[in-house]
Amino acid sequence: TKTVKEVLDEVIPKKQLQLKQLKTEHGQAVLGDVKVEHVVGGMRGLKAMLWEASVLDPNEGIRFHGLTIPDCQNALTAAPGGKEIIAESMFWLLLTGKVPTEAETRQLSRQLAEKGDLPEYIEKLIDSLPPTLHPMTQLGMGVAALNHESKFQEAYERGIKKSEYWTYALEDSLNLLARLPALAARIYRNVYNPGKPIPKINKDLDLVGNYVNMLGYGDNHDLTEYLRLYIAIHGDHEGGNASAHTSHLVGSTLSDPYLSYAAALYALAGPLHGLANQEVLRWQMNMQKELGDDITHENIEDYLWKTLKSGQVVPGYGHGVLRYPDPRFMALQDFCESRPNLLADPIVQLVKKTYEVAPAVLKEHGKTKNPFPNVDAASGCVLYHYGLTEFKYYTVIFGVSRALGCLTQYVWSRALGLPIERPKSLSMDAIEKLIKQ
Ligand code: NMX
Ligand code: MLT
Repeated sequence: TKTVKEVLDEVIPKKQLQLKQLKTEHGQAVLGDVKVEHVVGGMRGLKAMLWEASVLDPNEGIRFHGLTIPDCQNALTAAPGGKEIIAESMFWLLLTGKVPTEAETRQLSRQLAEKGDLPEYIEKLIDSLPPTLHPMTQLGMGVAALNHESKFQEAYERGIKKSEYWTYALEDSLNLLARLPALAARIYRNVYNPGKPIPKINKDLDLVGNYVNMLGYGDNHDLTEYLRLYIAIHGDHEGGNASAHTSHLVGSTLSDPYLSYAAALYALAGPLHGLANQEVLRWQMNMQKELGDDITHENIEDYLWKTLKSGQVVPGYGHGVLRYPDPRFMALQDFCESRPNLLADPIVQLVKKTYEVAPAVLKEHGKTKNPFPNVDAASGCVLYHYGLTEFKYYTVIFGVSRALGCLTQYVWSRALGLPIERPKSLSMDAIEKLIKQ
């Protein structure tokens, strides 16, 4: 059984060669035009970043190294006694481009579990924060402060060769990934269950199994399975999304993996990005309160129009790239479809019924380029059903997950020797001058 580092030792030289050939043989090839609409429109659709682990197709959604979510559900190892993809097998796939064997997956689980305890200074830092501080702010602070342990930063200061960067980046990435569950669980405990003891990490359990245990829901097999799936499929969504792009930019300055991921978390904490999962539940609960037992398609339609006419976005709908229902939304809906107790839950029903109405309303409204649900439309209601009702915490779970993709690219960016990101900006006057030329 190989370690993830040994597999990377084999695949990195091939990718380095591929990049060299792209640069030397195709450096001047054109991938698209840069239009004024790109510069003033959030660079939507502009092909301007290298990102290895996944590519997003507007219609079929995400593929991780070519594999769709159902492909991953078939190919990747589940936890003993479970069926869903686990974070370790997804991380291995993202990082190496290869489907890990069961033995490789289990070995990575153990490696992470052994590194999972928080240093005491981090516990003290998190315990000192006011419980009213948003859990995402706390998570970013904890991740940034973990850079006290950064092997990458230590090695850089010592003076290492560029070709060695990736090995330290990998070490930091594994350490950070291992510690995220304990950090995220401590925040949950402090904010919602002060004083409650947190179970110790079980070395025989997978990363998410331990996370759910530390959150206090370890005896709930269905919730554990749901979170395994959730964390695996939120892991990466190509490079241009705001959190991945942020970590890529910050990492390109050779800021260490901890700081670059902390930056990503603060992009994830915006309501147009990861915080939408908190907003969806708030919005759906308000809808439920207002409609009471009278939940019909017509009433939902009226509620949607009320939201739109008040100038707000419908959270969980629309997307910067996708133009069809998000396959991650579909995978989470499928999880519910196979469980009658979940399907019977009023909030799960409300999310389902909203999906039956919202696309037509958003089409008629005529603004969004994508009237379909994104992953956030579905992710919170299942957590709510299982008793994880504190929706201000939901984006933290996304934050545990997105590390899989961001840290993968961090390692690859260093292995490929990618340069600092520094696009050219223009003022409006400068744009006009260029147009006239
Ligand atoms: N409800 C109402 N209006 C919308 C929605 C929506 N769900 N989505 C887009 N629009 C509007 C958008 O605000 C813009 O209006 P204006 O011209 O007045 O600025 C117009 O439609 C065109 O926007 P698009 O080009 O379709 O979308 P864009 O790529 O700019 O933004 C999102 C993508 C995801 C930010 C946007 O669809 C949105 O705000 N959705 C709701 C929030 C959400 O669910 N975010 C989660 C994304 C997934 N994630 O996990 O990160
Ligand atoms: C994501 O998972 O990052 C979101 O769907 C947003 C995006 O891809 O732009």
